[in-house]
Amino acid sequence: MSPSTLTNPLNERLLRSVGVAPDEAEPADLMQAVAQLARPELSERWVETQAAERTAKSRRIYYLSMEFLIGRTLGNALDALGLRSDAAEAVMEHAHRLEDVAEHEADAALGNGGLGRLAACFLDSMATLGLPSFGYGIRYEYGMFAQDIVQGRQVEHPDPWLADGSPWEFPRVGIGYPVRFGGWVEQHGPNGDEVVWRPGGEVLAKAYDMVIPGHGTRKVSTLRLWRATAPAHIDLHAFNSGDYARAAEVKNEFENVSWVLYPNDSTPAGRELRLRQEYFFVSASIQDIVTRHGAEHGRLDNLADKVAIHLNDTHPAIAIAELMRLLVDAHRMPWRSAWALCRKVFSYTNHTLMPEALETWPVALMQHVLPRHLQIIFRINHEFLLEAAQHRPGDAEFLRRLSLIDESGERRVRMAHLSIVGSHKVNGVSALHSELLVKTIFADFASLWPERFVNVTNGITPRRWLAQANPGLATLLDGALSGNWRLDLDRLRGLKAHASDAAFREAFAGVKRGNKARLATHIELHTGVRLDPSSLFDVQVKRIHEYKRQLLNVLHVVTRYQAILADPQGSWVPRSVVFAGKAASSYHMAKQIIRLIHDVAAVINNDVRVGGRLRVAFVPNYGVSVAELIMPGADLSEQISTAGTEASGTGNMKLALNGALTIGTDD
Ligand code: 26Q
Repeated sequence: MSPSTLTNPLNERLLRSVGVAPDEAEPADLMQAVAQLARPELSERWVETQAAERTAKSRRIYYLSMEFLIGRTLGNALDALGLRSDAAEAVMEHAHRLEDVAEHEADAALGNGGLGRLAACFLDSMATLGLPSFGYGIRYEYGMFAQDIVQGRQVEHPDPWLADGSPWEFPRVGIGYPVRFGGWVEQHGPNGDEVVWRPGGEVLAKAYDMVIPGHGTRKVSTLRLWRATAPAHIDLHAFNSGDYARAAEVKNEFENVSWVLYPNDSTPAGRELRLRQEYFFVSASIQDIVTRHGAEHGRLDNLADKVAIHLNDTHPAIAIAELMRLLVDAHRMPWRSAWALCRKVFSYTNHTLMPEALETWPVALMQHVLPRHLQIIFRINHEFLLEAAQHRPGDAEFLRRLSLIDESGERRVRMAHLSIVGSHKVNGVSALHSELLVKTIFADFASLWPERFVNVTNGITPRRWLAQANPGLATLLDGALSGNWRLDLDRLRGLKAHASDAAFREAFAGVKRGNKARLATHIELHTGVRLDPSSLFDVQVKRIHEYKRQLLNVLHVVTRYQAILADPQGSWVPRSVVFAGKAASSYHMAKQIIRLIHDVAAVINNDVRVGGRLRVAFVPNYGVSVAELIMPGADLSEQISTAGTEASGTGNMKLALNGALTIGTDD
C-alpha cells in the first residue's frame, strides 16, 4: 500500500502538536491529530465565508437555541472536507481503524433531545445550502448527564465533555459582552421617558465558535456559544482585600450561569438560574447581532432587511424585550419604530401543545432578575391588548386569555404569548401539530392573525443520519441512484425502480444484517444481553415520557411473552425488543418505567421456555453517538405516542431513512 497523502501531515501533527512520537500514538492521540488536520481548513473556510458575507452585506439567519445536540464532529468534518479516505488510510498505517479512533471524541451533548438535535441538523442544512447563518447558544461546561444503569435503575453522572479540551473550539478572544442582572429602573426627564436601568450585577459573556462545514460547498455556518465569566474588575476587589478563597467563590457565582444544561425535557424548571441562563445567552447574542449590523451598515432602520432572528421554542423569547431595550434605551429609537422592526425580525417555533410544558415565569422573579425587561413586557402587553380589544369590543374573557400576563393565580409572564406577539411568523413542526396549534392553545391568536401561523415540518440531515451512520447503505445507494442523494434526498425516489430487483434487495438485507450484528455487539458489551442478528429488531429509542408510551410497549412485550408460553409451537418470528432513552432526573414515573423494562427483561431473557423467540435489551446512555449505532440496525420503528401529543418526532425519520418499517399511532 502506498502511503496516504495525509501520512506525513498526520505524523507531523502527532510530533509537533499532540506531543507524542508517531510510532507510540494511541487511538486517542490519533483522534487529536486527525482533528488538527481538519481544523486549519475549517478556519480558512470560516474566514472566507465571513469575508464573502460581509462584502455582500448578506441578510443573515440567527438561530437562538438553549440547546445544540451536536454529537461528535470528526466524521462529519472529514466528510465535508473530503478528507475521509485519506485520513482512514493514514490512521490505518498506525494499525487503527478510523471508526475506532473517532470513538475517542466526546459527544458535544449540549441538549436534551429532539429540540436540541433539530438545532444541530438545521446548522448542517444551513451550511450545506450556503445560507449566511449563525447558531447562538450556551457553552455549557457540563452537557446532558451520562446515564448508567445499576441494578435496573438509572444513575446519572456529570458530563465533563470539555475535560480534555475540544479540538473544534475557536475561542474568540476579542469578543465579549457584559450581561447585567437585577437592580432597579429609574425614570428621568420631563415625561419620565428617559429610562435608566441600574443593574445589581454583571457577568461577561465570552464567545467560543464551532465551525459548521457545509457539504458540497466551501461555505460554513457558525455556532457561537457563550461562556459566563466574572468581569475583570469584580474579582480583583476581593483579591485586594486578601481573601483569596472568597474571591474564588465570587468567581464561581458568576461562572455558574453557563455551568450546566438543565436535563429536563418539556417540563419547565422554573428556577432563577434557568432564567439567568436564558437572558445571559440572549443578551450576548443580541448585542453581537446589533454590533455586527452596526459595523456593516452604520444604521439601524434597515435592521429587519438584514437580520432574521429565530426563536427555538420560547426559551430565548426574552430576546424580544432585549432588542426593544437596546433600540429604545441605548439607541434612543422611538418605541413605535423599534416595535415595528422587532416584529419583522423575530420568528418562533413551537414544539409542544402540552399546557404544562409551556414556559411561564413569575412576575416577581422577573422583577427581581430583569426589572427593565418586565417593564418593557408590560408596555408591549398594554398596547397589544388595546389592539386586540378592537377585534372583539367588550369581550374581557378574550383579552384575559390573550394577555402576556397570566393573572389566574400568582401573576406569571407567558413566554409563548410574548413570542407570538413579537414575531411575524409562528410555526408548528408537523402538519398535524400546526393544525392543532391554531385549533387549541393558540386559537385566540389565530383568530386575530391567521396568516401568522404556518407549518414547517421538521427534518434531519441525511449527511449524519445516513451517509455517516450507515456507510454500507450509503455505498449501496451510490451504486443504485443517479445524482447525489446527500444533497438532494428526493433522489431516493429512484429506489422505486429497484423495489423488485432481487439482487438489490439481497444487498440491502446484507447491509441491514451487518448493522444489526454491529449493534448486537455493542449491546452485549454494555448490557450482557445477547441478541440474535437474525431476529427482528423492534426498536423504541427516545426520551422516557408517559406520553411517548414506552409503558405500552413493555405491556406488549409481556403480552407476547405470555402468548409464547401459551402456544410454544406457534410460528413466532423471533424478536429482539430494544429500548433506549434517558429519564429527566426529577421525573419519578419515567425512572420507574426504566426499572420495569429491566425487570421484564430479566424475567424473559432468563426463561429457557422462551427459547430465543423474545429478548429485551435496554441500551444505556442514549445520545447522538448511540443513536448513530442503533438507527442503521433497526427493523421496526416504534412511534406509539398518544395521538396528538408528539409534536413531530425526528427519531422516526432517522429510523425510516435507515430502512426500518414504522409502526405507529395516528400521531
Ligand atoms: C424548559 C424550561 C426549563 C428547563 C427545560 C426546558 C425544556 C427543555 C427542553 C423544555 C423542553 C425541551 C425540549 C423539548 C423537545 O425536545 N421537544 C421535541 O421537539 C422536537 C423537535 O421539534 C419534536 O420532534 C418532538 O416531538 C418534541 O417533543
